[in-house]
Amino acid sequence: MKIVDAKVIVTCPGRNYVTLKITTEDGVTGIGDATLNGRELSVAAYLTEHVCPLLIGRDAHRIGDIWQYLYKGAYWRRGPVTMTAIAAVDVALWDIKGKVAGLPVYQLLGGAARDGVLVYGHANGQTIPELLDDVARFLDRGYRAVRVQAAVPGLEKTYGIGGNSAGLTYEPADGELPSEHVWETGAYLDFVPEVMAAVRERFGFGFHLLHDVHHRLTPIEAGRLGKSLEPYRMFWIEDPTPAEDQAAFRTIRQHTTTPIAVGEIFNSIWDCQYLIEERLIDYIRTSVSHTGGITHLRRVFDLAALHGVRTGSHGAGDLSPVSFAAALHVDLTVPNFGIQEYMGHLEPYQEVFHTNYTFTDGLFHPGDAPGLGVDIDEQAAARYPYQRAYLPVNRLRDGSVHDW
Ligand code: GCO
Ligand code: MG
Repeated sequence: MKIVDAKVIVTCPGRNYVTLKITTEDGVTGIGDATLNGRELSVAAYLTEHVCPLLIGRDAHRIGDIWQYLYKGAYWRRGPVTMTAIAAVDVALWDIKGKVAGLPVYQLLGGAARDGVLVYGHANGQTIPELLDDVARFLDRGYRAVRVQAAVPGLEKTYGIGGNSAGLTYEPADGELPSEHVWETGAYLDFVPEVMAAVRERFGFGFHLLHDVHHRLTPIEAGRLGKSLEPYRMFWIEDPTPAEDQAAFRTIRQHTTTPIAVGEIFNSIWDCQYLIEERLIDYIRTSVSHTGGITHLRRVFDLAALHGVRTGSHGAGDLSPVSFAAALHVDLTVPNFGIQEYMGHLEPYQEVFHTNYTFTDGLFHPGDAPGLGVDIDEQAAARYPYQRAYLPVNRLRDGSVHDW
């Protein structure tokens, strides 16, 4: 089944998304998410200039072979741009295979291993009372797991805080040039236990509580944070330190039983190997769209399963609905599934992406449409042209650039 067309669609319905669309000689189409937040056009160009010409004439059924051809054939391996581009091809080919077979992708991956996919939502607030109201909204909507972030007093801007009461519209990317935030570790470390105490005091322990540190602490500070949060029985703290320094996670482990989740900026199994094999983390958070697609993500998850590490895939709003659907198909099937992030997407995304996934009682299901169950409306996409946007930059009070 020959590939006759491969094209890149860049659109901004609420935020920027890059989508690869592959068409076969029989007219079957498949789509994959190629969005890399703040660096979108690099992946778009990688695909258009270097990958799409290689796809024409290839057999769309040979997913593994095409993966290896793109990975090994480029000579320059790994990296977010390359692995996001390969992921888009891979996911689009799984979509095609599902459509040809008349089966949802999760059936091709072995079928459902659970009834639905546990997700966590994003509650946030400028103040603790505002955060508590947002947590209440998530629990009312049936969420069984909630990530909480509150603005640190004294800091003008804190990661993870949106301007919207629904909690779904937190969007970090800024137009034209990046905004700059100021960060103070001391204020943060003193404040977070107070936040978790307030949440548990008001809502009890009957749901999972998560928090994203977003790479800002040193190992010993992360150990202190984890220890101070132990009474609140966190599901996890995420990205406590910048994960390039992987041996640092040993220090965190020595000081706390709070579970650790890492991986949203990883893009290959090689990035995950040490943390998983040394059992330094509890959840691996790589995403389908930044880690080489369904084919490669399953290898990461199998490696994790061997070492008692569960999955917790990244699912921020800058991963498109195509990516979210692909993640749900994988999540439904893997033995070591842990949880899936669900941040939601900004309107008018539904004009552009038509989805089939459903949410019931805290669990998502990818639906039973053949393939991924997501489609892109190209005419609608064309109404929302790309707008350059950047993630913020963080500085300490003395002006030093810090991890954002
Ligand atoms: C998360 C992430 C995001 C990232 C974003 C960057 O846990 O969802 O940390 O909020 O900041 O995906 O593009
Ligand atoms: Mg995160």
